[in-house]
Amino acid sequence: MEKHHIESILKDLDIQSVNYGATTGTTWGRIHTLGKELVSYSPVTGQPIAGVVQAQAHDYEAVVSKAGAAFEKYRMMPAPRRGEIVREIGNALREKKQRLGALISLETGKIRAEGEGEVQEMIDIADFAVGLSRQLYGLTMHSERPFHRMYEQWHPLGIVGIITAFNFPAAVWSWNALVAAVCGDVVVFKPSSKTPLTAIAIQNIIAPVVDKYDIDGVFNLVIGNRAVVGDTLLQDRRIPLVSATGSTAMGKKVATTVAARLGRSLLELGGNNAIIVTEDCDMNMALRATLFGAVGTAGQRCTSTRRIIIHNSIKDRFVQQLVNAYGQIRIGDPMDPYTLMGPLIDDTAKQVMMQAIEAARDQGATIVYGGTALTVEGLENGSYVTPAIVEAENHYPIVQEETFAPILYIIGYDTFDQALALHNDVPQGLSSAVFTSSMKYQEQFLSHRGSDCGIANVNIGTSGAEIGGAFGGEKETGGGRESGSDAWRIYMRRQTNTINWGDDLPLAQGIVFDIKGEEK
Ligand code: UN1
Repeated sequence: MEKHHIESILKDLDIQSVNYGATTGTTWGRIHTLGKELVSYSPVTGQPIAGVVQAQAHDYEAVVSKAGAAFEKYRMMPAPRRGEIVREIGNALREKKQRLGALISLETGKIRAEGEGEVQEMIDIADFAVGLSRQLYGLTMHSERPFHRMYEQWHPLGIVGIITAFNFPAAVWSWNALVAAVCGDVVVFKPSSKTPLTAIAIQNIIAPVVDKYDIDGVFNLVIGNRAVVGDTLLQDRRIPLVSATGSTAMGKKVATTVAARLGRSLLELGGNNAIIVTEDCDMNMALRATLFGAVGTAGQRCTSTRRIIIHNSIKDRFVQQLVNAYGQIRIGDPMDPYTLMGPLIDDTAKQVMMQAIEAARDQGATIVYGGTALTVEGLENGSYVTPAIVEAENHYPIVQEETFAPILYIIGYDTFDQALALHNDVPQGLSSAVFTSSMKYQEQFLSHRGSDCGIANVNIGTSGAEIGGAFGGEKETGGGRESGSDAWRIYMRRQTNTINWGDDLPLAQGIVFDIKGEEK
């Protein structure tokens, strides 16, 4: 990749060679600090892109107190007006779609189409949130008492902590921040230390909107290490909700720490997503969905397809065609429009993948294709691999785990009941799919004794969900729901109001509690 090309991306997004890791959202509001520098390396080249001065305890403190003060003011702004702000943020993102998409590619290694797709996801949720700003509905209910009215309303919650993973460094911020913003909350964003520049670019893109509406302190960013920023945020009683995306191990820590202070957490953790491929399906469609699900984003989506549960009568044919398709995938520079698979995020991820392949082999699996390190000419320091197809059994310990890499396990079945049992027999429960032409299989898959995941698709792969639905999963995926539908409710507090407009004071449940002898 050309050096000047990288420089122009950075310049356009106002990324310096050293950036400040704590900001309250405006260009003038940055807090200058003397923390330790964090260098962001591109997995594409293995070279440093730029550095960030990490926030120290006093920066964190300054940002959170500013956020708290901003909340006092911001919550009084009518929700539709907050929607206007989010609309302008969406427009600012539209203008920078290519640039931000390119930076995401550079920093995460995902291909350009997916980098831009991620920004499109931000724009889509912005549009969704604008509409939502006029639809934060509560219910009214009929009181059991005469001359009484009951209803509920939704109030802003306060400061929302957003902890995100490297693989969707921008979209996951927007699911949380833009919905929280129309709800009247303010946010403190702690991005993955692997993708700090994308987070800074987002702050820079929205800064003019923050300035225009004088809402400094509503969108905050704190880049720092786990001990100084992450753990402090989890324990911080000023932060009523922590939304966290990442591994199940990390999620357990978030859940227990936040629960210990009776805070709320919204968790979107690991997946172990499968596609059931039935004997009567459109095989070509199933193949294409598998390819995008397993190889797209180099298998580093929480929705990536990790298991194919396929009818034994078509298994060999499917595997053969899949091997053929895998052989045609262009792996390399994600900025090249012909590339379909870029690198893994770093060398550690590469090692984890190689260890998983080893473990699979030890546990009895057959490596049918790939699973090796790859040297790409001109990008010798990038973390490239070949995607793997592995014939395995569902109960192997390695198959039960989420490995954040392009490893696809192929598991055969004979009856659909067996397929469903295998499907659900993993600790995670995020996304799932069936490819079938049978209405019976389809309905069985979607029924309450079908897929146990938060997302269940028919003739669509496991990844690439639209923002309009609630996103998240069950079991070790953590139970949270973000993005569309009514996921906004977790960012607000519900208040039930009962109003007596009569002259008497009747009690609920017909209880009489009068002072003896008092005349009625
Ligand atoms: C993630 O990997 O954390 O459904 C999110 C998808 C994307 C989001 C993935 N819309 O694959």
